Amino acid sequence: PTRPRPKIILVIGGPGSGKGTQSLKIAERYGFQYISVGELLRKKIHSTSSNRKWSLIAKIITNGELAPQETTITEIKQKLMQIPDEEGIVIDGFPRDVAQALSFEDQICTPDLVVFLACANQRLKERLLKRAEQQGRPDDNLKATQRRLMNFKQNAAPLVKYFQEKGLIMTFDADRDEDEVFYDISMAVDSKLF
Ligand code: UP5
Ligand code: MG
Repeated sequence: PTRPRPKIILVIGGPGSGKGTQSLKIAERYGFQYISVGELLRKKIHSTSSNRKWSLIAKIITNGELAPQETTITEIKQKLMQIPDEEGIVIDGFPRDVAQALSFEDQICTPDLVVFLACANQRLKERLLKRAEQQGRPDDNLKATQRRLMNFKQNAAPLVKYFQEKGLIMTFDADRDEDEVFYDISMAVDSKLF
């Protein structure tokens, strides 16, 4: 591990489960730094024009597939290097599968807590559709949304099991009002991290 940290929370869940929403609340309440891995990749794509590697990644993400693991981890590492050692961190949307979890542990550190936002498939679809009407990300089209949901379905169970066996994960019913969800998360963070 390059740099052990006092407090690091990973927030995982399906597309539209509220990872961004809840991660920002955690960051605000505990004064943690917030890293959205999806946002990190999207920003990189915008700032790197006409680069073969990143135009390929842009295509991958627009199709709702996962960016290459090593590229993603490199971006996370670079971001982490800009954050002072003593600050807590909440990472939104990573890891996506067991292989990514393993290499995060290998190359960065073991997280203190993994927050899993469990939400019914139908609800995820509804939320993404609604957001697509309001702002719309390149990957909020119907086909990509289906791919995102399918990838999540495929990878979630083994990933959750992996963190369960390590005693690191807590599951929250994300199919509720966002403040209710956050209330439970904050109780868990209070007792597990402080
Ligand atoms: N909303 C939120 N909570 C609600 C609640 N409790 N009740 C009612 N509405 C609620 O929320 C989604 C929408 O629902 C919002 O409109 C919100 O107001 C509402 P949000 O908080 O945005 O959910 P989130 O889980 O963050 O949804 P998001 O669409 O961002 O999830 P994705 O996992 O699809 O997106 P992400 O940015 O993490 O990744 C995008 C892509 O990047 C991936 O598909 C992949 O291609 C790539 N990627 C990688 O390859 N590797 C990575 O490690 C990470 C990303
Ligand atoms: Mg998000």
